[in-house]
Amino acid sequence: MNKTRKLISLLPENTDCAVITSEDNRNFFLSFAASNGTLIATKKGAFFYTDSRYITAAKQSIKDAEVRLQTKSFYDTLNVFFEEEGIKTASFEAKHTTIEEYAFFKKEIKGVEFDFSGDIDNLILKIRRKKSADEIEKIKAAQAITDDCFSHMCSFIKEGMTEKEIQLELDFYLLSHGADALSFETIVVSGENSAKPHGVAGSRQVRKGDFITMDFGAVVDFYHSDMTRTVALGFASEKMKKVYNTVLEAQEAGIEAAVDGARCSAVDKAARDVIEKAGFGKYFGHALGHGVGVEIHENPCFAPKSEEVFEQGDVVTVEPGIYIPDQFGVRIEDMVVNLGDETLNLTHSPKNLIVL
Ligand SMILES: [Mn+2]
Repeated sequence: MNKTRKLISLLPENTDCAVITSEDNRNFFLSFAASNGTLIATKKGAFFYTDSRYITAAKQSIKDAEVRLQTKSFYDTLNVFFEEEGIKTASFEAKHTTIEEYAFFKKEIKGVEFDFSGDIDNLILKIRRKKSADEIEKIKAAQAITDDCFSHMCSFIKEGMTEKEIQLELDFYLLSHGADALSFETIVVSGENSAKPHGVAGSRQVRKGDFITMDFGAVVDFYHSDMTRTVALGFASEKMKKVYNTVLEAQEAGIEAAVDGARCSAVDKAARDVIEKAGFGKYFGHALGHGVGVEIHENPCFAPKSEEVFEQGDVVTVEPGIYIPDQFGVRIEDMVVNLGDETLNLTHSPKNLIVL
């Protein structure tokens, strides 16, 4: 069943349609890149309105919705549609509606009961969470570029380069080897900066005895990859080795615990316990992992307070880290997919400590 059909089949009883305007959800349902467009799913079918800038491309590529040219304002388009289709109640994406837009809806839309409960958002997140074989293939393709990029970077990085230079080469590699976009702003942090989990690449030059952490990913057909590796330049001190091997052991324990039906909090704990036992617990402040799909962060999460269960079709990262302020940090991140009978690691880059 295609994705819009699936949404229609799961539309709650108490609503006549779902109005979808967010880019992430449009990308998910239509695989169509546009800054403008409205997908409306009714019990009769799916309709996509977009303006003259996108109409030709939309008609060529969209198969799962009837494509219509939007000639009036957004609100007038909805008013006409609701009247023609006899829509009495309409559900909107609460998570993607600003208070200003909400006020406009109330003022401009006539004769329809609104649903801004967030139920539609949650339903869509649930549909998005369970990845199909086709979606997993796209994530694999994105990760393959990411893995190739890492091996390229291992031969590219030299003493004296700035974090920014390394970041630019990394981004250029991804974008010139099939990535439609970067998953997020690439993180390259070195030396004492590597103790900042989401530090920003800057003018610091890498030198011998540094850890260099790279966190990056590619987007292919709207699906993201996400990976982190920390490498050493020149040499690694005994303390650096100890921290690195603790993170690696934690990461492997997390992956081993990520079996179908496991509590997501238990997967987090399996990794966190290793770090705590080694005495570095206070240096691991974030969750173990997050879901990945058309958004870089989606459900479920491997986190201490998660109440979710790891289910078939989930694609989640496993990324423990230890960050010692003013000294250095290490993070190792892979993406795994729950296939039911097995959990497959989609990341193929080596994880042993690499000294460049
Ligand atoms: Mn991540």
